[in-house]
Amino acid sequence: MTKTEKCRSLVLVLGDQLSTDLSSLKRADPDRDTVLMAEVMAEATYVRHHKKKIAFLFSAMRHFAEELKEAGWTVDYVKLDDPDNTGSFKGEVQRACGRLRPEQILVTEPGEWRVLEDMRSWSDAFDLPVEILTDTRFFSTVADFRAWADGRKQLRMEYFYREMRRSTGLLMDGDKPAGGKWNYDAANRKPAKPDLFMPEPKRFTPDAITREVLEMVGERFSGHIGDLEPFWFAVTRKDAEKACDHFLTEALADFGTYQDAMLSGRKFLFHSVLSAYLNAGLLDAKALCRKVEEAWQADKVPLNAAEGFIRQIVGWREYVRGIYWLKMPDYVDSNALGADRPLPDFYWTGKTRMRCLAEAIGQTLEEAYAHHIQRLMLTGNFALLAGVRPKDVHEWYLMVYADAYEWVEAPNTIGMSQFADGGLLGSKPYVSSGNYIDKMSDYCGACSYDVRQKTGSEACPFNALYWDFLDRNRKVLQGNPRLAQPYASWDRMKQSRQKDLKESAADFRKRLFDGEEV
Ligand code: FAD
Ligand code: DLZ
Ligand code: SF4
Repeated sequence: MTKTEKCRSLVLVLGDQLSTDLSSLKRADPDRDTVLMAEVMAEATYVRHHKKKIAFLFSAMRHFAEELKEAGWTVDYVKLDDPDNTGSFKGEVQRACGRLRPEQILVTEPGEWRVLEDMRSWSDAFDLPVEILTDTRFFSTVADFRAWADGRKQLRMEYFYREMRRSTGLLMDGDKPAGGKWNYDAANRKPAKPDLFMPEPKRFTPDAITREVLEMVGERFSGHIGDLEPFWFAVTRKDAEKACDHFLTEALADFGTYQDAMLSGRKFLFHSVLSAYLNAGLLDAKALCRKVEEAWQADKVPLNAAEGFIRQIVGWREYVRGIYWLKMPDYVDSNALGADRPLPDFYWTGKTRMRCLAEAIGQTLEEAYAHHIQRLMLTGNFALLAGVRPKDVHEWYLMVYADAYEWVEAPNTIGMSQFADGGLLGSKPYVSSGNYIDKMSDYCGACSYDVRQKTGSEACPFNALYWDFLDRNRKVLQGNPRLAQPYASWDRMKQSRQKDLKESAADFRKRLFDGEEV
């Protein structure tokens, strides 16, 4: 059969499936099958993604299509501005079926529930077999996780992680963890010093393909959040691998030690800034973990760094994906604490007197990136303390980060950050007063609020909000053994002190939700 005849399989490759060893591509035959890739408005707007995220993905998709063509594939690529573009996956698959008359459709399972639901309707709609293949780029499958979760009272990440270490053999010494401990987090909580030499992620100059995409995104998505330029992300596998090697040599050694640190003007610290590449498929998580293990074996990085990093990938990343598929579709509507306030306006502008939030949101708007502790202990912590609707928070995170897809974002936001799943994912809410932020960062020194003051209009808002949150949610949270100490402290406080804290929090929340600049 020649390439000009009717194709046998139509292989749909999605924007976050840019991997040459994708299961659907492995199943297909470049001599007989056609790959379909489509830039569609529905995916760019189901939440109004950050401009930089859209540009990253479209450019990476276009480069991947070129890579496939060079490898001998026939690729049918639909650009966003193609006048016949229907704007949805289903519409584009239907059009491609009309053009190519395939005998079947092949696709690797998508990362979002709503897309899977849609795909399940395609076989009837197009009167063709649709084969949805397992995504083998992960260490574990959705079915593996379900089997692990089955019958367990608690689904704690730490235990899943140990199983994953055993099954992958990563950092194992026979059946024991390397170095004798599963987890070296105790060594990983150091604040960073402002004068410390800090590596920066590797930056890439946009080529002609990226420049064309940037122009189109600038025109078509001008109303979306975020800065389009400067644009320096890698958009090819080759460049993503360069970014990865740069991280391994420049930053990994200190990754663990300063994992929880935050510093003004230092957007990346010792973080890898590889999540967007991993999640889009430009980098392979399995190969990355092996490289990290090899760096430790070669004595280039300490064990706390290698273990800390590998835990994020084979532990957290795999675990949240398992939770997502176990609990969807209801998971994103979880609201265990009944939080009902809207997302404050400054999440869209970064304009707030709170220095820590201004920094985290400011860099999010600029880079479509914030590191984990900023997401968890700044923007997440504040939304939880203030009582914002978890679904609003979820949609914001899904929109603003270049690495955000629902399978990874929703459990992190709904579960880890907002405690909206009632403790399925985390054993306690990640909340803190200003004290923690002051300890782990240098933000407070330059803030117009005073972190040492607990009440009043000049006090750090996190302080009163923290106690008010505990008191407001007492019914749901007081039985939590990990909160016994803070509740005991609250109960020991004089009533007048409690009253001051509650009034301070109420006043702040009123001004916040009345739209005043806080
Ligand atoms: P590093 O700090 O260098 O970590 C290395 C890698 O580990 C990351 O690239 C990532 O692949 C993985 N990783 C680390 N922590 C997690 C985690 N909790 N869950 C899953 N993978 C993890 N991560 C996303 O990839 N997409 C998201 O949409 C996303 N949304 C988040 C929302 C909230 C509220 C929170 C608290 C966390 C979220 N995370 C998300 C997890 C984490 O913050 C990011 O993976 C990390 O900040 C990405 O930056 P990095 O590549 O520099 O990570
Ligand atoms: C995020 C995204 C965007 C903005 N645009 C596209 C697109 O035009 N075409 C495409 O194939 N994928 C896109 N994506 C990624 C998809 O939203 C993602 O594949 C699904 O959400 C499943 O994870
Ligand atoms: Fe943030 Fe409070 Fe510190 Fe200001 S004082 S930076 S609001 S923690």
